[in-house]
Amino acid sequence: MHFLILCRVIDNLGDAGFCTRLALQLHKLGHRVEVVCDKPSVIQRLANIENLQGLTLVDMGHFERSIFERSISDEQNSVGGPRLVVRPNFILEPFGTSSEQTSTATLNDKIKNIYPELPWLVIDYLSAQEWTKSFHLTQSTCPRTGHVSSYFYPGFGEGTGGVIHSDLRDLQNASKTEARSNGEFEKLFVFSYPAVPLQELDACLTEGQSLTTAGDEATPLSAKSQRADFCSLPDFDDLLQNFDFLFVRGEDSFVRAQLAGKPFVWNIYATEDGAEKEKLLAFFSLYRAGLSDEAAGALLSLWWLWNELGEMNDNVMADLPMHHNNLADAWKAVQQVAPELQLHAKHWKQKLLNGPELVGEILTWAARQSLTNIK
Ligand code: TRH
Repeated sequence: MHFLILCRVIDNLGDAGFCTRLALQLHKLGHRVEVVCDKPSVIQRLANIENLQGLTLVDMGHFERSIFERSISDEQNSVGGPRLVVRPNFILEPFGTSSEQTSTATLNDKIKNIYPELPWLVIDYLSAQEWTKSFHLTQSTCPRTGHVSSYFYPGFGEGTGGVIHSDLRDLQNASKTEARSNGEFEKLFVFSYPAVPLQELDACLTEGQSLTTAGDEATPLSAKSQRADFCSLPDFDDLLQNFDFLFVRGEDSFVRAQLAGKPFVWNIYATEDGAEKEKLLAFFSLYRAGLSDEAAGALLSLWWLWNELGEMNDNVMADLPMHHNNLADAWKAVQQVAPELQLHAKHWKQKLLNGPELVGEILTWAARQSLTNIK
């Protein structure tokens, strides 16, 4: 099959990270993939040249111009209509929306007008919110073009599009830290947004504990932390394996921390509509299943404080003891339940591996489109 991925970089690395991961895996499974990106340099940074092999990375501006130029010359020659330089079987649009407010709306509409029948999949952000299940794989007609798109909701468990996990390498030295993980968190890894209370975490470090921050300029540094080198996307899992406890962020590193099978804190991406609290709690209520109240309360307190979500009132998760209202206490409480959290992280990883796999789900969708078109 031949896919064209429309990759719009909203900010940071995650949009490009997801698109690159998806593209690499589709390519590995034998499909042809073009990635059209508005900031190709972000993808080039994430995937080194060797790993880009086989993928065609196209600058979105250039791509848009080439359609337009074609359209003019076609008019002049009055032969046929405008057409795409490449003719994929499917368009995948991660983090897209049908809104005309987005920077890619003109390009989207142009393609939809030229190819009204081209199967198009809008892939939404990852969410554990229950409502996403009722929208997964539904269709909607674009009011401007009449083109019908399908909507895909990544998520956790049945009824969702799942997460990408088929690309998880069978790490030879799986969990380098496992052998000595005697229920202690010695090596901490931080890949977070600038606002997190990193200095407070720094102050909690005891002798024998180390803190490494990710090799991304936006991740803050602290007095005691050291900086990791920026690694390519396919090596990111290996990097995570070097640590006992992971502070991750956004979407892709959040998922890879779960697939690393390690205890973690999620620094959620704050959105303008302030939906992050609800999204964080929706995920946590799934993740906590099987944890003791003590462990769940300690972990959620730490997540809450790391994200600076404000007052923890009794309504946050009414049944949990969340009495740790400063980072030092929450971190101490988390360390006290370290063995439980470590075991739980392994079980959760297995749960994800047993659940829907995003690339496979997309291929199933694509195969269904082909069948429908043949009929
Ligand atoms: O970078 P992020 O914050 O990304 C996103 C975007 O901001 C996006 O707009 C928003 O919608 C989303 O978060 C929720 O965090 P994320 O998703 O974890 O992406 C980081 C990517 O960078 C991930 O694919 C892993 C990769 N990476 C490496 O490949 N090597 C590295 O050394 C590091 C530090 C990261």
